[in-house]
Amino acid sequence: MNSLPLPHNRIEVLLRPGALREGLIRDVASGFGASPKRLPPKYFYDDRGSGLFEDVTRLPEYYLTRAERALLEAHASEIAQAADARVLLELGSGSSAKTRLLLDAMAVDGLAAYVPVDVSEGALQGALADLAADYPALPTHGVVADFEDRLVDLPSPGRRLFAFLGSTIGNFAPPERADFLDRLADAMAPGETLLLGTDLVKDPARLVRAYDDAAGVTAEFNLNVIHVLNRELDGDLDPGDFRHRAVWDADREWMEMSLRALRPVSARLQAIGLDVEFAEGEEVRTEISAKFRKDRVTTELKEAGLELEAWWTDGDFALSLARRV
Ligand code: AVJ
Repeated sequence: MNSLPLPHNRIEVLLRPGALREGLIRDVASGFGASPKRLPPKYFYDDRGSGLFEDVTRLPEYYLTRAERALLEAHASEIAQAADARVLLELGSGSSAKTRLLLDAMAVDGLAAYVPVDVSEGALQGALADLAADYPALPTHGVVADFEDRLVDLPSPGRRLFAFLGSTIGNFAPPERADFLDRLADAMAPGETLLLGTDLVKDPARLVRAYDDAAGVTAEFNLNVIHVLNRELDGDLDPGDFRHRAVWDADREWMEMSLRALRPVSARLQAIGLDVEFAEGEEVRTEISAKFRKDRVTTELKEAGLELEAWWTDGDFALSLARRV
């Protein structure tokens, strides 16, 4: 493997200045122009939204994070052994909360680097500072990037285990998911592996509770996108005009979150000169969260050139390990 001399710890920015804002403007203009209205889920995650998501992961109804953590705890050494990698590259690393389980299991064979990739430089800095305290000898190479578009440019200081956890892949609709997996597989060298976390199809009542919790934290998280739009685009939307909705789509096997207008809404996003109108009862879809079955995961990975080698599940959530062929 061709490895460049890396400074021990660094953060590299692969994000063009202004790219995030341009993307937001494009997504808002096209999403509010569409019928039905829609917004991509990535705009939930400003500092407040990231905090609310952390709160979601601790809710009694939101089993996903605990289930994935338990699977990682139970199987980290098998994963590390099968992956046989010298680099852990984590897509959408956020707070790197589950990373230590994998690092500890991999460290036995000597790790070349931890490469977290996240769109938030603040999150990367925080996560890497925390990690440095516990793993002073571990080289880290943080990458600030939108992993939706810069996969081939990711560093490769040794054979990599790619981790894409949390069922984040569920936010893609099937065509985007296929495109993402194709580009991810293209960025991987033969023999490199992907550890993928996917939430599974289950009793719809449990799914709805997980996305519409009794304490209303998910509702706040969903409504946070209104605050983000107001701040980023100088808007005057009133979060009090909207209600959180979470619905199971049985045909497409995904949870759908939306905001429903409680009354007619007439607002303006001043920064882009966009008038936004909602009829009473009209919704904007803010997220899909696809739920999987083993067959579908196997097939979709295979279509991208990734061979499923292992599947660990508790019945609710699954981790799969697939190798680039
Ligand atoms: C972070 C995308 C995996 O879909 O379950 C949590 C986000 N949305 N509650 C998910 C989320 C509502 C979460 N992901």
